[in-house]
Amino acid sequence: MKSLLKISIFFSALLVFSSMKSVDFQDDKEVSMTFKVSGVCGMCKNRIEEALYVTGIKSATWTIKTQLLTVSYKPKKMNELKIHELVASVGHDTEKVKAKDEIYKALPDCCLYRDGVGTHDDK
Ligand SMILES: [Cu+2]
Repeated sequence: MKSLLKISIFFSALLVFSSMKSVDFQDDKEVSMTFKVSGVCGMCKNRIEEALYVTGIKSATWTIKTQLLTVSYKPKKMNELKIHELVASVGHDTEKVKAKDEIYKALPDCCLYRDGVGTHDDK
């Protein structure tokens, strides 16, 4: 019985140690995620990507056709909700955070995605 206890303590210690190690590892690692962001044109693309030019974000690419934004970031310095908030703060709705009306209304006419202008590539 005693040896069984010793073995189980050994294994639980091992488990704790290995999970701690993997958390450290994940913290340093960059993660990537993709989510939908509303927008219309190349100006929107620049606006969205520039909003994410901050510490903790390695890269951000938004595609007009798919409306998808792919972001690589360091979880130690950045988190998912913050990224959604940054995008919304320049006037673009995301899956999780809606842009404030006054910010949306200040966008150039060609970028007013809520009014059914549809997407267009202005290149
Ligand atoms: Cu636009």
